[in-house]
Amino acid sequence: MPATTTPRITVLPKIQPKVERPKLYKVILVNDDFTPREFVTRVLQGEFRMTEDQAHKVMITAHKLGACVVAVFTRDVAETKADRATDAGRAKGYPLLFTTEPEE
Ligand code: TYC
Repeated sequence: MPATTTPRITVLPKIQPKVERPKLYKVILVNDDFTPREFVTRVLQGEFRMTEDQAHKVMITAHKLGACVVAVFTRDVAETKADRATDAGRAKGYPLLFTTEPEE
C-alpha cells in the first residue's frame, strides 16, 4: 500500500501590476506679429484635426492673449505635433511657434 502524502499548498504573493497613467503634455500656440491668421488656422486644422471654427477660435485666443493651449497628449505625440506645426510655418518663412509643457 502506498504511503499517504500530505498535499502541499503554495501561497503566492499577490502581485500588483505597477501601471501608472502617463504624464500628459500641453501643446501651446504662441502669438507673433507676422504669421497670417489664415495660415495659423490651416495649420491647426491640418495638424490637430480641428474644424475651421475650432481652429479659428484657438488662433484668435492666441492672437488676443499671447498664447493658447491647443490640446493635450502624451509627451511623444505632443512634441511631434508641436514640431511638425512649427516646421510648417518655418517652411513658409513664418516665425509660427508651438511649444509643449507638462500638465500639473
Ligand atoms: N498675430 C498674427 C497676425 O495678426 C496672427 C497669429 C495668431 C499668429 C496666432 C500666431 O499663434 C498665432 N497676423
